[in-house]
Amino acid sequence: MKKGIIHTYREYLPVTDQTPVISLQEGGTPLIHAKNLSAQLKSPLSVYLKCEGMNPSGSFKDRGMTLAVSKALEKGAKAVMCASTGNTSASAAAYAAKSGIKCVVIIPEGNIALGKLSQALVHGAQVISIKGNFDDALRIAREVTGGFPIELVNSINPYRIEGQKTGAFEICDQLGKAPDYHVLPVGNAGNITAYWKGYKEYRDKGRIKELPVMLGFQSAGAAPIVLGKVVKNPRTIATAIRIGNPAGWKQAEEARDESKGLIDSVTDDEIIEAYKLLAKSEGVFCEPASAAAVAGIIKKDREGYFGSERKTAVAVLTGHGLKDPDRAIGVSELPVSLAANVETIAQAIGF
Ligand code: AN7
Repeated sequence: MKKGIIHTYREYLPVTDQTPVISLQEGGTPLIHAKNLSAQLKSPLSVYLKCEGMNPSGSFKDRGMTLAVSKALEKGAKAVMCASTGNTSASAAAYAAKSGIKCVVIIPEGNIALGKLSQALVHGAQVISIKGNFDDALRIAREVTGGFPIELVNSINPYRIEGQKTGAFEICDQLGKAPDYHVLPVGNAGNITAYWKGYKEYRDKGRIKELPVMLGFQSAGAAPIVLGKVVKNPRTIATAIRIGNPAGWKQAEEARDESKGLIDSVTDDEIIEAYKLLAKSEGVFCEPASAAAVAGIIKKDREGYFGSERKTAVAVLTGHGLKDPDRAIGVSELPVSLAANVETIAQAIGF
């Protein structure tokens, strides 16, 4: 039974009997073997999909938000605030609603997916759209929360990282070991930081023997870590990771270097190719940013990176496809409109 990450992994988390636990039963997400995708690769790589879109608000952010909001409440905060490309705001709004505190979200105007905006609104958050990008929004959120008793719940809040590291624990519990490769999209670089911390803690506690190699992927138009410099005007169809100056930059580089991994980029076309492949041949509908992880696996496989030994890779599908219905429709063939009679329909379906 799903009980929420604070309950399940309590001994690994900074909570006490005094912490009011605000949970929507996040975590416990499926780890699905991607048989058809794996069969298409040159290397004998077995790919698993960690379906984080199955969390209560439809993304991995819930793992960190349950802890960040619980700790904010314990501290007596009256409000939480975040800057967001969408998913953090959806998650913060849901957990704030459950806990009864105010939630303010700052989003980049015109660049957040419809599903995510609808979530923040329906949960009753105060949504402020700014004329600027995510990096501008985060700068403002940091400044405002610095001056008032409002808790910042972006991933620079250490409790977000603590909660999100449970994703690594779960993968190890599900596989019985760490995967050889851990693959994920990188935006503000909180999640790669969290996963690496989680794997190291599980190793230190003797729960796993080996650590994975961390492979992070940014969008080519928003790839500051790959380029080694801030991207002033990040551009990508994967709006979740449209970030030009990640707050977790240094920690992401540490995860990459300590694990002997890499952070590379994938183009929007490669992202859409992976997005459609997951939907059409695995039955898994994720959002475009999540597909960047799988696009990265396909790219590295074509380059021969994975070699000829049997290995396992886990790709974190960070958000649900329904978050961004416009993109799904945009890349698909639209329904045909026909007369309501049996012959016409039979003819259309080829009988
Ligand atoms: C689906 O919601 O930054 O590297 O403000 O929504 O930890 O930032 C979202 C990021 C990957 C990147 N996949 O994770 C936000 C936000 C999805 C995301 C990322 C995000 P980080």
